[in-house]
Amino acid sequence: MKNIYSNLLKAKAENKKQLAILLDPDKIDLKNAATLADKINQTPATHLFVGGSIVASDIIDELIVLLKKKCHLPIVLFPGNPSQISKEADAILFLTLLSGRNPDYLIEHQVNAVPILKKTELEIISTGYILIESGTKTAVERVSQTNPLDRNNADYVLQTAQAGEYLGNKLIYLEAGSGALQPVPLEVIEKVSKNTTVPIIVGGGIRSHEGISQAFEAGADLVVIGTAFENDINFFSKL
Ligand code: 1GP
Repeated sequence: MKNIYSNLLKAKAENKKQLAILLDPDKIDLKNAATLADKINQTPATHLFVGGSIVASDIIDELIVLLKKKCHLPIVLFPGNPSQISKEADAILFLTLLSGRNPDYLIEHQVNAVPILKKTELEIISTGYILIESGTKTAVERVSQTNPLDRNNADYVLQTAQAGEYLGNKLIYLEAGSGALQPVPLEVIEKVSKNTTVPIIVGGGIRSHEGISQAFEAGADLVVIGTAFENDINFFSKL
């Protein structure tokens, strides 16, 4: 399966909104993977993202294999570092932390990832990752040791996103950070989506149906839900 990006482009062109569930392998017991896959099949999710800022456990391969037995959604790695690469997934968001100025997250991890990626068939999707202030210090901020962008300065977020697009990023990911107190402001989503051409992913701190719809209406092409589903496996059925 190497059509994940082209399908995202197609969905954007047809204004079909996409929804990803983010699974943090550290928070999953492999014994429950089959039940989890069944639950995921009952949600409106179109993609599964797997990863996190830090993942201590080494169950990623096994988890993906188990999920794939029951769930046929595309599995996309969302890695905090190269140790989270799994050949069992379908694609990887090859992230550059455009909001930060830490060379490790701008190029070092990416260079180190190459020999690992060469041994896989993963579809590699270059993604400009932009962390935006969210009312709390999130794991991305702590782990990357970078500052998020000012949530009230939509112009600068846009400038950053446009730089990412000029650099060839195929996706822009507007991130408030997992467990964010405030999601990415709607004005920011709107400004970026109106003034860029690539699909826009939005995640962090979205915990309600309304929050999902608002992000879509503002221009998000794909919304990511992590904590809300992690805390309540029936989150989507209650929508
Ligand atoms: C993905 O980090 C987000 O971008 C997920 O955030 O855990 O707050 O949903 P939540």
